[in-house]
Amino acid sequence: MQGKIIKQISNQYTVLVNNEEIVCSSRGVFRNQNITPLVGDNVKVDISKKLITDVLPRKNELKRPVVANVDITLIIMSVKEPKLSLNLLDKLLVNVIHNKIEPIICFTKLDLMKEKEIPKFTEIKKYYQSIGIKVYNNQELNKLLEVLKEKIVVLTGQTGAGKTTILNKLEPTLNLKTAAISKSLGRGKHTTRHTEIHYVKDVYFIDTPGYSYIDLSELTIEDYQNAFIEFNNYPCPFNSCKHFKEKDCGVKEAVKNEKILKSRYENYLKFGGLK
Ligand SMILES: Nc1nc2c(ncn2[C@@H]2O[C@H](COP(=O)(O)OP(=O)(O)O)[C@@H](O)[C@H]2O)c(=O)[nH]1
Ligand SMILES: [Mg+2]
Ligand SMILES: [Zn+2]
Repeated sequence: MQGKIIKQISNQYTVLVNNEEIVCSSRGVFRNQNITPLVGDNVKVDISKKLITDVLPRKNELKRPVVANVDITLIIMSVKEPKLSLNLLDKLLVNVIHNKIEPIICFTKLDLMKEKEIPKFTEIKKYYQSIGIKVYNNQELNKLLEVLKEKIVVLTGQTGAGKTTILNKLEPTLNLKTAAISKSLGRGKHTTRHTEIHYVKDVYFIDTPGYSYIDLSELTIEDYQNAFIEFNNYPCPFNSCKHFKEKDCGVKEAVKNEKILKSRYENYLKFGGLK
């Protein structure tokens, strides 16, 4: 029988097989072969022995959180409380794109926006869509669910952005703790250390306590250029153009003509250590 590991506590793996949760241990031989089954792994199980007998090939392996076969990182971004940070959004996008995982953005707390703030937000939302990223908000979860169907989806974004609230809304019986409650209990007290998949509405969701620490220190300037995906649409005369002080730079021209969002360009310079 084949299934997917949705939870691990030391050597106890919860495997979802035909919609049924079976707690299994892993075969001792794995340790010798240096294979550690991970949450997200597709595995073969011996049901009668409650044993994982095989780990199927992985398409990827995320370090934070530790999970295999991630399809999508859902970036949850509040427009208020905490206020929208395009710096953080671009940083998360770079991180996800660099890891070759598809990013999808979901904005939250649109209800807290003042009327006069809406046009600016709409412009930003449209820009990210225009460069090929799927963008939703948490009032259109049904549309979002359609694109997430049967995928392993990691939720990321600032603490308090509304990640856990989305899961609770999709499946109220989960009854997961939200930020408002954790604040009163003191920070970090019940931050879950183990990774767990919530299979909700045909989606394998992984909640995370926050965006934690994003390490971009290994990225080269070329990595940034590739991660700012829209820059490739604006050729420069020099192949090695850093889009900084060079003349006739297509990217700088596009920024000037408002084809590239100014904040995107500024963030590129900042992340790349050029400015
Ligand atoms: N006004 C408003 N509040 C929200 C929305 N989404 C979440 N919240 C609130 O924001 C707080 C933090 O939510 P939570 O899901 O714990 O954020 P997380 O840290 O990203 O998991 C909670 O008090 C939620 O009730 C929203 O769309 N609008
Ligand atoms: Mg949360
Ligand atoms: Zn250039």
